[in-house]
Amino acid sequence: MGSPHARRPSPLVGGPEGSDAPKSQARGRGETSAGAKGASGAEPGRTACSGFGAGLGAGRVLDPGHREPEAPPWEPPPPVPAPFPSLLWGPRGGGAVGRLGPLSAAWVLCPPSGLCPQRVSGVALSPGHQCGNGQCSHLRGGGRLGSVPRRVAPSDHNRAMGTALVYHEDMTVARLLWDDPECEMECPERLTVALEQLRRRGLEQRCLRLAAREASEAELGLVHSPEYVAMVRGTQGLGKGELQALSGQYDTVYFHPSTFHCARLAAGATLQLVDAVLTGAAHNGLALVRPPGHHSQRTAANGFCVFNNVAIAAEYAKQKHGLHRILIVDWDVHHGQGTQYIFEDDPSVLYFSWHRYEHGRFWPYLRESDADEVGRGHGRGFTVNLPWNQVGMGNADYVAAFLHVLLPLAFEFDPELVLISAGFDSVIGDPEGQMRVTPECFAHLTQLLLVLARGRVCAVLEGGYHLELLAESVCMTVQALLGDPAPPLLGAMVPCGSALESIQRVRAAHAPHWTSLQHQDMAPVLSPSIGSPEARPPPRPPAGAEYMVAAATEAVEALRALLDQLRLRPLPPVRTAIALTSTDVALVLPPGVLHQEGSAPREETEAWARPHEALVRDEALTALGKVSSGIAATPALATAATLDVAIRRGLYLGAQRLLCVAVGQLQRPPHLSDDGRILWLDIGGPEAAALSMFHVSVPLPGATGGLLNCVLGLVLPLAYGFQPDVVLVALGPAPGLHDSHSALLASMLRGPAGGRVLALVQESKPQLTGALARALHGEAPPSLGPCSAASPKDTQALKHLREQLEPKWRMLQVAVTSPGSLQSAEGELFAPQN
Ligand code: Q9C
Ligand code: ZN
Repeated sequence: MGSPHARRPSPLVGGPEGSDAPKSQARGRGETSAGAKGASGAEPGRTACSGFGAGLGAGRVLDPGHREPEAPPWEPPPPVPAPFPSLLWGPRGGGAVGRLGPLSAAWVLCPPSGLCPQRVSGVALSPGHQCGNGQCSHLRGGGRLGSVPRRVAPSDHNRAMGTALVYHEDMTVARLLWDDPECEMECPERLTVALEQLRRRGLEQRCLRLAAREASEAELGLVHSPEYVAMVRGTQGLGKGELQALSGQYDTVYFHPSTFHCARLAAGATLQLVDAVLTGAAHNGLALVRPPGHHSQRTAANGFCVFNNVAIAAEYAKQKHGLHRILIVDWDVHHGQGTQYIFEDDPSVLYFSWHRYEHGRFWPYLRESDADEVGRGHGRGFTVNLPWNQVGMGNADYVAAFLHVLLPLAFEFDPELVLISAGFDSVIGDPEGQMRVTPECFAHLTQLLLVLARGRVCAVLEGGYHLELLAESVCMTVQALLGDPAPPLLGAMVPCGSALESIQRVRAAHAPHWTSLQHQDMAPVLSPSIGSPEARPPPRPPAGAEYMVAAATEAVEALRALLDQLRLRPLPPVRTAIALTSTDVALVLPPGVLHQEGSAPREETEAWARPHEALVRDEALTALGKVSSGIAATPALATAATLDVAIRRGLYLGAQRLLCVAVGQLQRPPHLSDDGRILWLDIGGPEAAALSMFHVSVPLPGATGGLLNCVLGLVLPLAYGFQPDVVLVALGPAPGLHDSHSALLASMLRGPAGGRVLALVQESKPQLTGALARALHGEAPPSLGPCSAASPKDTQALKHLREQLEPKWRMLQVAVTSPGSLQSAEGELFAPQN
C-alpha cells in the first residue's frame, strides 16, 4: 500500500529500509481458531438504509419571528472618551455623520468566562438568558436514530445540515455478560447518555442524522484477515461460557452474541460518515459507535476493540474514493497501537496519537508507543507518537501539542480527509485517563482540525468512560463541527514541564522528516524516554469499580460549577454580522450572515451599520448578545482610526483583555495602555521586536510556510495564553498576503476568545471580505495549497521573538526551559484572573 503520489510531501529521510525490524504479525495474543459458525453473518433485514441527502439543502434562513428574550440588566462602566471627538465619520452614500463609534456593542454582551455579572456571582442565569441553545422547548424531542430515518426538525440555529451524525441503536445491545472490572466500563450507556445529551442541547436535531449500516465482509477485509473476521462471525452462536473463554484469549476484550453485528455497524457507520463527507452530502460529522476500534489489529481484538473502524475507513477512502493523503488524529487517551501497526509503512496515512504512557508503565505497555517510533519503510515520518509521561495533562498541554506538533505536520502533509479517533477518556474525570482536560477543549481541538482538508473531518467515537463527561465532550465536539464558536478555555494556559518534554522529544524525532519542524528549535535529540520498558509488567493500581467511581466522583464534584456554566452558556442567535460602507456585487456571503450596507438596517445590525446613532440612542444595549463575530469595512485611510475606536469601545463594554492583531502596515494607536488589558500583535512590522510583553511586532512572512509558523508558533500561542474576551483583527495593506491566509488567521482566532472576533477590512475588497465572513461564520477556510518552506529570515525572526517572550508567554514553549530562566519569570508571570 501507500503508492506514492504527486503532492505527498515525501519525508526528507526515508525510502525502503531493509534494516527495519519487520512489523509483527499479530500484536495481541494472536488469532484464535474459534469456530466460524454463521455462513455469512449477514443479516439482510438488519442493514439499515443509508439516506444522506434527506433533509439537506435548506440554507439557513433567519427566522424573523424569533425574538430574543430581554438581556438582563447590566450597567456598563463609564465611557472612555473617544480619541478624536471631532473627527467626522459615517457611511458613504449620504449616511448619517456623527461621532466615531463604529464598534458594535452588540457582540460584547456577555463577556465570556465569568465577566458577565450574572455569572460571576454564580447565580443561575435568568430564563431570559437562555437563548435557546438546547434550552428552548421547540428544540427538544426528536426521534430515535437508527430504526427509522426521520425528517430533520428545523432549528433556529443552523439549518444547513452540514454535520452528519451516524448512529444505530443496535450498537447498544452488546454488553459484558460476566464479572470483569477491566471491561465493565465499556457499557451501552456510553452511547445512550451521549445521544441523550446531544438531544437535550438541541444538537442532534441540527445534524443530518444517518442510520448506520453494517460494513460488508469485503469492507472489513480492507484491514482484517478473513480468518479473523470468520472468528468474530463465529461468536454469534456461542454461549456465555464459550464467549468468556474466547474473550480471555485477547487483552481486555469481551464478546457478546451481538458483538459481530454491533462491530459491523460500528465499522459501517464510519464508512457511511466518510461517504457522506466525501460525496458532499455533509461537510463533516460524527459516528457514535461501539465497540471502539483503534486497538484492533489485522488478526486480533484488543482493548474493547473488535474491528478497527477508523483504519477500515481510511483504507476505504483510499480505495473507493481515490484519496492519497489521510490524517488520523487519535485523541483517545490510549495509544491506538492497532491503527499504528496497520499504517506503519504507509505514507498515505499520517497517524498522530497522544496517549498516557508514563514511561511505558501504562496499558498497553508498548515500547513502540514512545515518541521515537516514527514509522517504517516508506512510512517513516508518518507515525507520530506523543506519549504523556504524567497524568493530569490539561487544556494548555493539549492545545500546545496541537499547535507545536500536530498542526505543523498536518499542514505540511496537506490531508484530503481528517479522521478523528475521538476517544473521550482523555477528559477530566475519566477513570482511565486521569487527565485534567475540560470538555470544551474538544471543541477547540475540533475547530483546530477543521481548518485542514477543507473541513472534511470525520470524528469516530473510541473510548470515554465517565458517562457525564463523555456526553459533555461529545456535545462540545458536535457543536464545533456545526460551526458554533467554542467556549473559551478557562484556567491558566501554562503547559507543564512533563508535557513540554514530550513535545520536545516528538519534535526532535520528527525534525528529520518534516520541513516545518526544522531550524526552529535545535535542541539536542533526547534519548528514549527514561525508564522506557520492553513491555514491563504494570504495577497495578486498585482497578476496582469502587476506586474508579471514587476518583471520578471527586473530579466531577470539582467540576460541577463548570459543567453548570457550560450548560447555561448562551450562544448568540446570530453568528456573524457584516457592515459595509457600500454595496459590492462581487461580495458572496454564506447564508445566515447578517448583511448590512448602510440603508435600511435590521435591528440586529444597527449597531454595526450606524454605530453613532445606536450609541446616541443607546440602542446598542438592546442589541447586546445578538452577534458573535463581525466584519466592518472601512475606507483604507480610516482603518487604523477605526481600530483605535474599536479598542476603546471594547474596553468600555467591559472587556478585560483585548487582543489586537494588526496585519499589514497599520499604525499602532498612540496612547494604547500597556497595562495588560491590550495585547498588540503587529504582523507586518519592519522587524521582529518585543517592545513589551504586550507589544509584539513581527515582519509579514513571505511564504506560506512562514505564515503558518507565525500563526501556529506565535499568534495562537500568544492568543491562547492571553485568553482575550475579544479579538480584533485589522487587515491593512499587506502585499503578498493571500486572502486564504487572512481567512485562516481569522478562522483560527475564533478559538481563544469564544468566537468573539471583529475583523476590520478595507472597503472594496469583496474577495477578502467574503473569505473573512465565511471563516468567521464557521466555514472551513480554503486550502492553502502546497506549503512552501519558510525563509531563513522569517524563521530567524520567529525564533528570536519566541526566545524573548517564552518566559512570560509559556504557550510559546516547545521545549523544557532551564529551571533558572523559568524561575526568574515566575514572579512576573502573567496570570489571567479567571
Ligand atoms: N486500568 C479504549 O479506550 N484497560 N480502550 C487497561 C488499566 C484497557 C481502552 C487497564 C482499556 C482499553 C478504546
Ligand atoms: Zn481509550
